[in-house]
Amino acid sequence: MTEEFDDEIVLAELSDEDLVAQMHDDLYDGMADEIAEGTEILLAREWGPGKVLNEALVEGMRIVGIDFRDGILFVPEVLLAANAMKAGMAILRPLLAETGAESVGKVVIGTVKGDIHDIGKNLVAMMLEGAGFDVIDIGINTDVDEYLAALEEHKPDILGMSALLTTTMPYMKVVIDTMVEKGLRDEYIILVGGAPLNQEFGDAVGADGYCRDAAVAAEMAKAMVTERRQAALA
Ligand code: B1M
Repeated sequence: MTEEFDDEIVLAELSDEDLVAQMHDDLYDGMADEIAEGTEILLAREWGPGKVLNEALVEGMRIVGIDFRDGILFVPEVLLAANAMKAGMAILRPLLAETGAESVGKVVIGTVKGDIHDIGKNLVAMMLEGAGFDVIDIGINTDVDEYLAALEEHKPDILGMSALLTTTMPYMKVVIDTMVEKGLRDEYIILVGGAPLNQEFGDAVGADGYCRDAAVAAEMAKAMVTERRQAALA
């Protein structure tokens, strides 16, 4: 994907369309500085942070994912791409979280044991913050004891779990079953998400909701917390 004359490209001189296409290439090539610069340029051109996120960054990562799947890209390259994506996300984060609203609830979120993918989880955390939630991100490779300790410590309204591997997604059931055994299940709203999941899986593991993407996660979190609070008042 690297262009022969890459170093002659001045991002600020590109049209929106060409800049976004260039950012997809830069993400693919793991060029964090260029991704940060492109993100700033689009924001300066009055693009909303959500549009920059989806059209420039998430779409770029989707392309990386296809070539990773097809054996064209390998782990080191994908790590660089992830790093570049994070450089853009770091700029967007405060903008997406800029609501000034009172906290609508608390969420503990983590990627399950055996799984180190965190971009999607981080995005969900950003969108939840943007929707007015306090988010406690307990990171990656989270085992059941760590989830339970975080629930005990933070007493959130919602537990969010992320998994990107078909081999790690069953661990969500381990966490939920343990919560059931300990009589804790009904104290929390449990939301799950990650590329290999679907509604059927969410239902099968006993989650309250499956979230296709970060925007759905934020909407569902708000609706479920409101519903639960209204039910408690009734
Ligand atoms: Co990984 N990887 N990876 N990887 N990686 C996938 C997931 C894979 C689909 C690639 C492929 O083959 N096409 C494949 C899984 C196949 C499978 O399980 N069937 C795969 C594999 C195989 C692996 C390794 C095993 C590779 C190896 O070592 N041979 C290895 C496993 C490591 C481990 O975890 N133990 C591995 C490693 C890596 C990297 C470290 C190189 C890197 C991760 C870097 C990082 O995250 N810091 C990486 C990446 C980047 C990917 C792809 C390319 C991109 C994932 C991503 O960030 N997507 C991915 C391919 C793909 O998914 N297309 C792939 C962008 C992100 C915005 O989307 O994460 O889906 P996503 O999140 C969305 C929704 O799913 C949802 O909202 C998010 C935002 O809209 N969501 C939630 C996610 N979590 C949620 C939680 C919620 C709610 C919604 O809670 C309420």
